[in-house]
Amino acid sequence: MALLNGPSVPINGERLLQRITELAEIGKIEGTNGCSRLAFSDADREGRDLVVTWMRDLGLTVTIDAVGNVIASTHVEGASGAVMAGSHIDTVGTGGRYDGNLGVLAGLEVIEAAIAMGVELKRPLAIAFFSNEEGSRYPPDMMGSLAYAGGMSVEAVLEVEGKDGTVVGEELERIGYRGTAPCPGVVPHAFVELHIEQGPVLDNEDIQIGIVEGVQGISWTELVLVGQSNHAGTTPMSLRKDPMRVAAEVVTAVRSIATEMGGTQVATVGSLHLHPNLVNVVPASATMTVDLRNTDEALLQQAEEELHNCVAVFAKDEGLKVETRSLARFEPVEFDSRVVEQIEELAQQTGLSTKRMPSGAGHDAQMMARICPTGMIFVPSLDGISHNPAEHTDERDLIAGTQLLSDTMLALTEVDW
Ligand code: HGY
Ligand code: MN
Ligand code: MN
Repeated sequence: MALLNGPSVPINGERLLQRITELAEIGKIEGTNGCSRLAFSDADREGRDLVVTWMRDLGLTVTIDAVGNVIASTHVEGASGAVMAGSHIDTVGTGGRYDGNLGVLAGLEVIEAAIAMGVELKRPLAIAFFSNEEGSRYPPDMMGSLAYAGGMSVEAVLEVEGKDGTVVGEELERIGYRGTAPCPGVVPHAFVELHIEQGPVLDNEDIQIGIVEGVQGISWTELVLVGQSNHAGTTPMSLRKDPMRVAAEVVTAVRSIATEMGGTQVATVGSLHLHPNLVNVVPASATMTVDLRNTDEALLQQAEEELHNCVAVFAKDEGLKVETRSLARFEPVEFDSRVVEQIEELAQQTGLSTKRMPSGAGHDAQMMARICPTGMIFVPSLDGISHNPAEHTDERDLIAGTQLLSDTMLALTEVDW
């Protein structure tokens, strides 16, 4: 594809930073810069309402689909197939203010600057925030964009039950975001997501822009280890069926799988709940989650197999029953080289330092890549910290990333695939 320069429209950095600050006040974690807006919570609704108000104030056409995805777009007479930016505004429980929010507010800024300049484009521009990207209250992650791309039915989304016993469909209804727009959604001409890296690479190497080539595969498994609740004082060790013992062995094994495989393999036990969780009771059950990721599908399957084999051995030795449930499973994704090159070319023309890299984190872009040419832009995360209220990205990087998103989106309005 001939690399193109679209019209260049300067974004308003102050307005962008102001909106990031304002949105971060919703669900603010006191004493930190972080926020907590779990999917479909009251805080999520408040954040949604604020961003939708900004979208409507711009005169954009705003649609809400059956799983709560919100798409706002401009109109170009006789043209279809918008160039879309997007990300998410839900956060993990101990989230930062940039994860997801930057991509949504940057896309909004790109559109506002283009409207203010009165620039004539061949294609509409759109900005989306997708429901429940984090997946930490209702698995899987990237739930909204997965449904938008046709990877999960609306019915299946609406019946997902959360860890807190609530159900997606009812929560969507309650917060007023169970929309009527069709899902799967309208296929855009192209999709670009600006996101913080959430890892240490760009910061360590003092590079301004990550040119994201793809997203690694993700495997989330829930294990329920069922033993026998018993008295901590009277039960001989030889007679115990102790799920906590096996959970501890699984945690150690998960770490060894990643360290022994090396490469891009990572493994995390992020949650562990004991029942009844009392000091003088041998637990009845342990419920834990295992997050495995790798850029290579075959190696990810190997890690999964090793996990399941060791759980079976440990559980048998302790006489436990094991219930296994897959919470999310996505293969690695490669982005469209034409979009990747377009981003890289524009970044380098602007004099920004760049590095090609995979994404360790999951993103809505990995779902949109199923339906249209897609790419991602990373900006550095200070010390690689994310999913943590201390998450930080320098203002200059936020603004440079947003300007690059603008240049990329406008260039892609000129391209015919
Ligand atoms: O899990 C992830 O990588 C993303 O933050 N949802
Ligand atoms: Mn994110
Ligand atoms: Mn995240």
